[in-house]
Amino acid sequence: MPVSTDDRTKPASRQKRRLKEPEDVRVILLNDDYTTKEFVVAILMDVFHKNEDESYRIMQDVHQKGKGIVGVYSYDIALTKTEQVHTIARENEYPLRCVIEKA
Ligand code: TYC
Repeated sequence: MPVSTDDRTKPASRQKRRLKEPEDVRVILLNDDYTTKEFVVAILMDVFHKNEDESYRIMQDVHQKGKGIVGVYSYDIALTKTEQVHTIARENEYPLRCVIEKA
């Protein structure tokens, strides 16, 4: 008998998993002792399009608590922004890091 490739014959749970929307992720900014506050604010404005007040608030929050949420994005957008942060930070010789976390 030929093996069926028809989705309608697959178990309901498998079909459900395949149809799920791609999940959003959080971009988390990490504190360090070397990156200047001004540079972090500039990154938040340029890469994440936050206004100056919001950028300063996020930067201070990360500075005080060690890490903080920058925003929630699709995985692809989060990865691109994270890579941009690391590239610009490296070019300016700062150790600034951000990570992606499941939302
Ligand atoms: N802690 C840094 C300083 O005192 C500022 C800073 C804030 C660095 C947030 C990174 O994600 C960061 N210059």
